[in-house]
Amino acid sequence: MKKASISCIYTPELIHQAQLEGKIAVVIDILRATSCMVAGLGAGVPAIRPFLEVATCRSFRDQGYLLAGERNGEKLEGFDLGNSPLEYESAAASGKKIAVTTTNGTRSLAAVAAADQILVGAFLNQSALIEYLANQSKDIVILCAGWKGTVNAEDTLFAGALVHGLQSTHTAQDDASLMAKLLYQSQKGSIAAFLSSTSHAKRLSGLNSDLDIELCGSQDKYSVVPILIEDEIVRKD
Ligand code: 3SL
Repeated sequence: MKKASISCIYTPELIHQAQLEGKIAVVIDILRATSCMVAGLGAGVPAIRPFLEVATCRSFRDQGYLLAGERNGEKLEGFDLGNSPLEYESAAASGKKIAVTTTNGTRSLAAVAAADQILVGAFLNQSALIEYLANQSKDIVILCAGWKGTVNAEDTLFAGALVHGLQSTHTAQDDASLMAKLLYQSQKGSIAAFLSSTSHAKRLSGLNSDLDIELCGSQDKYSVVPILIEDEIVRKD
């Protein structure tokens, strides 16, 4: 049987190069947006609603949502949560849905709107995501959130984890996937150290983010597969 394909786009600015119709899109923002979403849903948050604009996100407080988000890594004024996966885990106890806006992660979710299915990935749900994707026999486009249009290493690393984990069911379609796989294969024994060495980890260093970065590098803490359905990210059954 012919294998399905997997391809990788390194920033949302390059998404026009991908054909998304009929495919599964996997959005990755390891530091920290998609790690937050996986941690929140894994800990029991019922749903997460992503927004591009701060004002629209803020307006969802009236509908009972907790507000989460950042710009340039810093918590938004008046919001309940910043962009820390630890905060998302704690927020699960409230039983409330979360409305979120972030610099790159929520933009990336919007950029793949034309895909058949939109999934959220992080090291925190690596094996569950790979198992789900391996069973779908559908072409996959991975979108890395990057940082303001530039490539970043931690998203590329996790893209490589997916390409590596799916090599028996999916053929790497482009050099971006191939390079990501090689990066993962060379660094898979030292993910935490690799994340700490990235430019975004340095950017976050004034924001007490060491524990966040440690959690974002933990593999398989959760077995959830987050999927975007009717404007909300929920756990796939
Ligand atoms: O850009 C984003 O979506 C965020 O994940 C960035 S930060 O880690 O909160 O700075």
